[in-house]
Amino acid sequence: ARKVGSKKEKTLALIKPDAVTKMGLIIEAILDSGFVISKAKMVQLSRTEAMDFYNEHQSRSFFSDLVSFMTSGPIVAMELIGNEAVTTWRKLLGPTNSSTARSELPQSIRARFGTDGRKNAAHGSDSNASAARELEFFFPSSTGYGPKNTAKFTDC
Ligand code: RTP
Ligand code: MG
Repeated sequence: ARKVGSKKEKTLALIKPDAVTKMGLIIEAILDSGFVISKAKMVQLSRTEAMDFYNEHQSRSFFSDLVSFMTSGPIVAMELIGNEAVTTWRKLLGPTNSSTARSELPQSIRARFGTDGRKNAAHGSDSNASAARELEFFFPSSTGYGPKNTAKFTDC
């Protein structure tokens, strides 16, 4: 049942390479916060794909380190549905730097499972526009050969 005044949204969550071994606990935290995980897959990004995904950061000093990190192993991509999903998921993530997160929000995902300013366990889209772009990046509308995404989440 839908709470009056709530606003259901979608967002993209990524479990980054440093935290894939802890995916069980991260998924537990996501579900405990009331999200529905409506799509999920594990993928290995190529350098080209990682550069495309993070293209807004291409002029930043940390860009090449970020691309190397994000391609260092498999990641888990998930579509989350929930109340104000973009901001709710980013709150659950905590500050970008995991060391900061440990002092400011010790219950957060990045405090619990991340290491530092780059290896920070997980990603969340920063706006509804970013969520739409990033969800299409990982879960394109037409998926070609193989099973299609036909799961329906009607009461969430
Ligand atoms: P994300 O996009 O991964 O959810 O993280 P965010 O919005 O909190 O942070 P953003 O500024 O978008 O940075 C993207 C990712 O780049 C890495 N990073 N490294 N100074 C550094 O070495 C540095 N700064 C950022 C982090 O992995 C960050 O999440
Ligand atoms: Mg970001």
